[in-house]
Amino acid sequence: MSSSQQAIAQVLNGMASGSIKVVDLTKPLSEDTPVIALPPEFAQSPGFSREVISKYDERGPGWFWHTIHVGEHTGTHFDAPAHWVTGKDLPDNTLAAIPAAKLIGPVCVIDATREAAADADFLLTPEFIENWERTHGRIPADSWVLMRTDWSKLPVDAFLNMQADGSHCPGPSPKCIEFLVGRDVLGFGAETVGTDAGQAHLFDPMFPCHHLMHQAGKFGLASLCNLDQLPATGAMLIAAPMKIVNGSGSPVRVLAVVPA
Ligand code: 23J
Ligand code: MN
Repeated sequence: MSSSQQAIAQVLNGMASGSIKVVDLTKPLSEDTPVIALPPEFAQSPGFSREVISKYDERGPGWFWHTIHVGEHTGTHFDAPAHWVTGKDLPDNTLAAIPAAKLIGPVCVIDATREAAADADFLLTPEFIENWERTHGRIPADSWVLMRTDWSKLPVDAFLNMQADGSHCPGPSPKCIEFLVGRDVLGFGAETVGTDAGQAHLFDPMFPCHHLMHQAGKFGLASLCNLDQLPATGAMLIAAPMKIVNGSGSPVRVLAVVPA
């Protein structure tokens, strides 16, 4: 065997023996999946719905299938650079054009659980990440950076945390995203309904994670879960959205390959 064959065999043997685990970072997708509510002057995304085509009945005696309807940005989902006006003219900026090698990469998990529990509007900063790097090393280029908040464990009302002045959820500050673009990451992922903080419509620029990440050709992952099962470094993330031609995003199955 070549050494690269051995490398893959080692991963597969590790999975078979249990020394390497696969952690599912995906929330179930259903009619109950919450969608982001934008300020009322903007168009809103529908959630998930479906109808039966046939169910072992006269419409199809031996088979069961649905037609599904879903906003591209529903539930655990992938944001492509073309989702934002700042990324609209970049090459390979839509789902079907993204090179497959960019859908697999190392993952860094920044734990802000304590801070988010104390302050629903907590913002991740460059200083917070530099502090993380002092313990875990420099964030490598082409890696996913995930913000752990345990927000995925909240019931839906607290998860969206909608108040009179809009949603209050943690997220990255504009400077934090500038910093991560400087690290040349693959993208930024969050446990919240979108990658930006709940009050990010008030930031400069508006929705900085979308504005600055997508401007730099980088991706987003929203509504992730099970980040508490990931090490800070050393895992591999697989996030392969649907191959929709001209797609701005899609629901996605996100898997982490984790040394036990
Ligand atoms: C459109 C406008 C603002 C935001 C979003 C979409 C998302 O969060 C999304 O799912 O991409 S903040
Ligand atoms: Mn999105």
